[in-house]
Amino acid sequence: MERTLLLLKPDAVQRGLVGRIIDRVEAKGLKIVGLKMLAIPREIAERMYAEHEGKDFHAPLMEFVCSGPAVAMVVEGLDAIAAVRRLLGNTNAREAAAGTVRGDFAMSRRHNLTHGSDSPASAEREIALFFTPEEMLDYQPTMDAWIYGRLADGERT
Ligand code: IDP
Ligand code: MG
Repeated sequence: MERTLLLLKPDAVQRGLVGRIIDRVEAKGLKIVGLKMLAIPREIAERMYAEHEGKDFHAPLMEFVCSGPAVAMVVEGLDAIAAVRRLLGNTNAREAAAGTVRGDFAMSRRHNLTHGSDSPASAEREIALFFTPEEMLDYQPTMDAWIYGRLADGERT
């Protein structure tokens, strides 16, 4: 199982889309193991987007993600990092496929509602910026066997 950070940016909160986005995560069969609402501190935003420092969109991006309440989640599942990124869609929401969160609900390259970790290393680093180990819960959804199937040897696929 993999864990990934999923962030609902301030535009998702302001536009009242938090529930609809979380609904897609749950309906997909992904498991939410951590969830909180917060105003992202500038320092956390800078560390989260360190890879984009120096780019022309960095300063407005910082201002945007720190502009109001956001929702941070840790989402768990098989190949959860890639699965969440596919649910979110292309960075430029205008080009994102219909059926994705950005494709269905957004029209901007910056105001694209969400952030999802892009690799196991980013996921580990980003989760630690927002959650302590105690804030993430271990539990076994009873429907997991129906989401993944379960063979006699316990393999999931
Ligand atoms: P991602 O969120 O799909 O991983 P990144 O390239 O990592 O996309 O960019 C981080 C965030 O910076 C994007 O989600 C978006 O909010 C913003 N961003 C990326 N590229 C641009 C751009 O060209 N113009 C304005 N904002 C951008
Ligand atoms: Mg990124």
